[in-house]
Amino acid sequence: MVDIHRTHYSNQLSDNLVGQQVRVAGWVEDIRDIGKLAFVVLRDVTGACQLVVTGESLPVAVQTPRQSAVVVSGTVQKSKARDFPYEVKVTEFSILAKAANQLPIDPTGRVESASDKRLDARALDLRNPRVAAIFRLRSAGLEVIRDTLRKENFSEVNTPKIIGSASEGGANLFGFDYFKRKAYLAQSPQLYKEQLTLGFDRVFEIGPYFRAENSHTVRHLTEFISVDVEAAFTDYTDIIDLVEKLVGNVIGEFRDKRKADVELAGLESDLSFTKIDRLTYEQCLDELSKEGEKLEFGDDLSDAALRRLGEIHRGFYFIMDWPLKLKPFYIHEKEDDPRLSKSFDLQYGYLELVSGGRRLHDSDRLKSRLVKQGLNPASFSDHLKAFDWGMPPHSGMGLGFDRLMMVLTGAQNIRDVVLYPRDTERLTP
Ligand code: AMO
Repeated sequence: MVDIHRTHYSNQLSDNLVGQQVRVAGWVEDIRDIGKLAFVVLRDVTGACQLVVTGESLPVAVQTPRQSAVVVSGTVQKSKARDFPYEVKVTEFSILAKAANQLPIDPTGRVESASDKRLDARALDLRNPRVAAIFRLRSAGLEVIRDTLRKENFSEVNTPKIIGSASEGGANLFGFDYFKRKAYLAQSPQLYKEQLTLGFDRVFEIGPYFRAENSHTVRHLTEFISVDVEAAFTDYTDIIDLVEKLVGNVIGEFRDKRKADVELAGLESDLSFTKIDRLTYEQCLDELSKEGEKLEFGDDLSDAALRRLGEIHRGFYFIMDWPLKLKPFYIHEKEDDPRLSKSFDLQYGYLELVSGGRRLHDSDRLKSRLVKQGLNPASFSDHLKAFDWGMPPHSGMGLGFDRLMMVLTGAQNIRDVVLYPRDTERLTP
């Protein structure tokens, strides 16, 4: 029986191992058959190494379809090859799983494949080192966010994704039959995370949310990952500080500790980080007006307006103090100017990455806002009752993690940083 365990990954071959037996495992990327011997490039998750195959193993090795899974024993020696400092002189070559001769894409990336074809074969696409680097960065980004929030005394929670009524209001809910009733997929954990500040003070959730948006853009998916945060006894500026810290820490990690993956990803990402500008909505109107883009107080900032602002403010910037009427029912007004709200968005150029704010914590005011926004307080009764249990003043935010990854890897399309994207057309794989 073949031993399927490796002793070393390809990036662990070193001077110390020269002359020693090792077992390496991975996928055959390339075979160069030069008669009495063959050079095989074996790729594993850490990189690639060269195998030198002669003798009994030679006929098996040269017949192996590329991308087959193999495990190989042999002796480590120094290599004269340009790309490999060491190689393994093979004594035993075992094919564990043969790949098909015709693969849907070339995972080495030498032959470019169309984006749709790559998404159709995503698991195979991940053998492309450039693609793997993007998803390793994604995993590292999540780790940094979790670490940062834990250090700030946030507890990670999980709230339901199957819900009985809309959490945010609005029409972009996916509904489905649920044992003779109607249920919906959660658009956001908004109401749950607010309620949880009652007992847990500071909570965060990283999870998938669903929006039935018929958008065909490079920044919208129907299922996306959000980092949601909610904290008792905080105001919205505390959350703005927290967002700045989260983004700064992820950038710091990428720049200082993940350089190899950033370079491998080969994308033009912006990892320069300074303090993030904090503009108000009204300042934005002034700036836009100087650029000839006339907007009235209360107008939403259109895509075109945001693109214009993005040209003035390259990189990250906050837009604070939006008109109250543009924000959801749970957002608190500014005490000194009730036309305005204690709200903010984090932008990167035209792209909105985060929105958040201070919430109403008084049940009567919340009910009257629901009515003002055309929503029925009775459909929020389960939520509203928690406001009679000593609801603390609280603030929070939702960060579109896929969009943050787009910015930090320099990807032009959200689908490049999501393993199995879901949009209006794509439901598989
Ligand atoms: P909002 O609806 O602005 O706020 O969503 C928060 C962030 O989630 C990201 N996002 C999306 N990403 C990809 N595809 C989509 N279709 C999509 N929709 C949203 C964006 C956005 O900034 N409850 C509030 C947050 C809060 O106040 O705590 C909310 O859901 O980056």
